[in-house]
Amino acid sequence: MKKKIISMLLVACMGLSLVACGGGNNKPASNEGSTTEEGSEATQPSDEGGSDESASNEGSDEGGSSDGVITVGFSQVGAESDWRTANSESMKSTFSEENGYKLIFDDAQQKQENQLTAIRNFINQEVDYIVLAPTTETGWDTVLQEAKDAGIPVIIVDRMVDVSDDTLYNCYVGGNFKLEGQKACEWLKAYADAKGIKELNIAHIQGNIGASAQIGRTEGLEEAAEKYGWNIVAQQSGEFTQAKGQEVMESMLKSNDNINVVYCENDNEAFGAIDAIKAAGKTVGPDGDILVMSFDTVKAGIEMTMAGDIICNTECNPLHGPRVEELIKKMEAGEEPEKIAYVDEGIFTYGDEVAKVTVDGQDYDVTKVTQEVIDGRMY
Ligand code: GYE
Repeated sequence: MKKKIISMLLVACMGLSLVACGGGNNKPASNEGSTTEEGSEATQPSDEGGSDESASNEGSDEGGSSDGVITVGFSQVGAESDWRTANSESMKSTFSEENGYKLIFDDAQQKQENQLTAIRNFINQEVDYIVLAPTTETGWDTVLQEAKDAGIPVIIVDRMVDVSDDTLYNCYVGGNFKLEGQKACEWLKAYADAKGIKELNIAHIQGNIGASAQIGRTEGLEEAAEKYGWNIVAQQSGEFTQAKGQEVMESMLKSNDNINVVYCENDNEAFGAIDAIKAAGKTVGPDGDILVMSFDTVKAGIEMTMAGDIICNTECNPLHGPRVEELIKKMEAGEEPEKIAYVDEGIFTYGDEVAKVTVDGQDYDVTKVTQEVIDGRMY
């Protein structure tokens, strides 16, 4: 609420060239450290909600930020994977009433149109910040322009948006998906060389088409396949879910009998693919018929990596709540956060044949999964 007024004032000031008005859309620093203040009623986060859910969550937001409570509207992709569950949990526990926030959580059930409705609801509710984890990269220009016109800062989290004007969002924090794909493929190249595997026939189970996590991981594989002469024998979306991963793997196995690698774009797809491989009477693992690769390293995923069912698992860290909070705190203090911040992520493997990989001249350590690694995993 306050932000809107301030940014409207700012626009007016800029128009009149009033020098005295410099300083950006600062809010009073007194909002900082408001974590113990009592806020307006916390919204009960709801997982069921379509976009209408957030409308019914509309609070009075009495006094806006002056009561120390920061209202955050978070448009979440859905609940398709373990990664997503951990991500939602991180956001909810960070933007809690005790921490001085009112969170309006909207689960878009994997539909961009639900996200567009949610964002418009957030604008109507005059939230202090809009946080968006976008289903797909494109299609955001209009709604983000509406948010900008309303003077509400927008933080993009997890996946990226592809917009014509990058002032339509304030900042982004999330994974570098192309780099994840490149790291995974450099590992595969080194592992295949170390093991003397001459021919790679890869089944490629993609994420939701058009999501940054799919685009980057797919680019990483396609470029490596081209460079190293690998065969991608089948390619289809598993929609980041276990059920679809299983279904897609089943059909890929029926039409290809030479698959020796499966490149799954997340852990849940890998869980489904492994079930399908075993049901087809084939084996996974270092000495099996098929090597399963994955991304995310959620707890169950990393456990399967220690067992060798997943041979290489490239990390994608979902604990974005505190990262988004840091960005909000910066903006609250009148600072401009870094436009794009990528999270550092590791590579976790069954064995220790490959100690490090190099991408664009940069070395990345590879970690062999041990019980200690599993015990330290927070998601
Ligand atoms: O890898 C997958 C989830 O966008 C990074 O989305 C995220 C991806 C993650 O469904 O498990």
